[in-house]
Amino acid sequence: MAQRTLIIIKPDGVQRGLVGEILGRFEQRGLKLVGLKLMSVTRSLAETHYAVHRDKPFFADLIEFITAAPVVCAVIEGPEAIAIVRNLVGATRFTEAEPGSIRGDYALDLTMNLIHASDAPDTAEKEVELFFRPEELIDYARDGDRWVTG
Ligand code: 3AN
Repeated sequence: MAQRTLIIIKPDGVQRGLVGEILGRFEQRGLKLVGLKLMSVTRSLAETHYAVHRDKPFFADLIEFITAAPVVCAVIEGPEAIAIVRNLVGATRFTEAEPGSIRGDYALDLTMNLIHASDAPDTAEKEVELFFRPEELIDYARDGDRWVTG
């Protein structure tokens, strides 16, 4: 089933010049970009996005980090996109992220782990709405998709 999911290339990914590399991995897999922007995350947006972690000891560091420099946000669409994107991203802990995943290839830190990706259908829906206005998401067809998804 086609799903949409949110990814955020975090400040470390933008600062390290890895935006093209990271977006390319989703494109190569056959997934489709339906929303894309460079933006600064405000403190209030960061606190809403990471609300589930409000009581965790690392919350302040997380907010500090995600608001420190611009991020690139994208909405990615495709069959089972939420799980596929999480697999491409790799495990939260860099010691457990498989080589070949984005974190497994580029991350050596728990906070600076390059990318956020929604983890379930309900969070994906909420996060897409939090970061994109409806008119910023574009429905379009790609001719080559019949050779990828049928
Ligand atoms: P993921 O980003 O893999 O979905 P979450 O949602 O559990 O992971 O955590 C959100 C972010 O919070 C992580 N990407 C990481 O930057 C940070 N984080 C998670 N757990 C810890 C921890 N124990 N110590 C420091 N930072 C953490």
